Amino acid sequence: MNEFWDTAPGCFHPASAPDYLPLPQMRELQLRRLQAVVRRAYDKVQLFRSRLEERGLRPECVRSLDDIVHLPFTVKTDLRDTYPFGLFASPMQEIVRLHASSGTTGKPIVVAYTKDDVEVWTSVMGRTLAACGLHKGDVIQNAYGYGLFTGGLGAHYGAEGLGATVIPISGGNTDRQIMVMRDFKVTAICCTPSYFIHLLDRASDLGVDIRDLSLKIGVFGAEPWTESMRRHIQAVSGIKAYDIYGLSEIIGPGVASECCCQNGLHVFEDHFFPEIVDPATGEPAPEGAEGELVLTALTKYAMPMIRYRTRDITALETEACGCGRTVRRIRRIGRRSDDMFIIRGINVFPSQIETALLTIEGTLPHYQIILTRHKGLDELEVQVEVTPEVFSDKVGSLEDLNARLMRALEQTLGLRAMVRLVGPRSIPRSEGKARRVIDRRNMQD
Ligand code: DLL
Repeated sequence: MNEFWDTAPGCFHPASAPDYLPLPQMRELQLRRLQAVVRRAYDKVQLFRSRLEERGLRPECVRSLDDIVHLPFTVKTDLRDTYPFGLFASPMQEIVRLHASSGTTGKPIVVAYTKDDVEVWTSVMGRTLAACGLHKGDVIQNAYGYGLFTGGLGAHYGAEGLGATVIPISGGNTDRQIMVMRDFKVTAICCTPSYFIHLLDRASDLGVDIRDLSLKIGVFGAEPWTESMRRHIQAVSGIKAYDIYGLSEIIGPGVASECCCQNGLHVFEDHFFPEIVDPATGEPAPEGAEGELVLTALTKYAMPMIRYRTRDITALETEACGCGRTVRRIRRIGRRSDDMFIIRGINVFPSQIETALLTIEGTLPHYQIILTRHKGLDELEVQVEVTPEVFSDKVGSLEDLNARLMRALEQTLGLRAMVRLVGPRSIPRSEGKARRVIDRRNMQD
């Protein structure tokens, strides 16, 4: 077995053993944990208790995993309405950490951890990094933001738990990131995919070819990204780019991760129970169908989270994975049910635009979507950076590219969009999650 760990990085690591539990054992463990967390939430969280009572339910009603569908959902506004501490199930003396996520509007949401919760988080983040092929001996540059955002500390504890060397550099100061990456012989980086693309651009400005460094693996998440973006990253940097998923309400990063097969994200099911529901009705979706991911944190103590509506759209894959893990996978998350916008009666998701843009040669993976309203009519403009070669071309290839992009967008979206081609480095970069959509419709008539 030892030999196998050494020769198949990313396939098996002792820290990831629970990912290989035989299914009957896993389901039994999940049921026990579900019963315990429902009991705890009922006893300690007023909102959950009254919702169960309204339905005439008691914790004893959960007799099988299928009974989960009778339990009430928890939604983001529940966290806002009970701000800051209304959903906590532990007294403050037992809470060792608070994080908060600002979201896009209004009050932040606050999440809490006991010492045990931090241990679980460390373990699932260790399993995440192991699934991405990292081990003791790796030097991990952690460029997720440290602070109230869960990315920085989540990855940090996971990396230390695994016994790897962690560099807590946080996001930003890109020139220093590149220096550290080279001088400290970094083997893996954790950050948002959009920030890594920015880092690659900057490295190229500085004359540094990432392929000449020791960097082998990227652990990317916290925002949607597409296969074309992965192809771009892997081609330019020569690393393997993995997708990891999580959200503050459930624990932070560490809910699900890709493995060496890069074909869907394994959910750490002994701690997080996934369901897919129809986003419009909340009814369970048919097996394998796409819908909204609903998660139950089976072991979260400070802040139990039962049937949380993530608004992330995906599907559950049940067929076996080449890595041998038994835990189920979710398909890569391309969109959220709430990031859709409507233009002249047509539903548009930013991911559709990204896919249409990046398949066309000459574009760079930096774009912004600008929504405006003119004389009562909504307009969609897509600004996209093009390569220096295309941008400096004086022989009309810009016009040609513009026309091709407009056609591609029209075919994908079913509506005419304006395309504005801009030079490299024109679109603002972010150190964390990229801001793709700028909606100016309510600022104008
Ligand atoms: O973004 C936690 C995280 C940190 C995940 C670092 C991965 C890496 P929040 O700020 O609460 O937490 O945002 C959670 O981000 O509901 C998704 O909409 C989105 N998201 C996170 N990971 C992915 C991903 C962190 N891999 C929200 N693909 C989630 C697509 C993602 N969307």
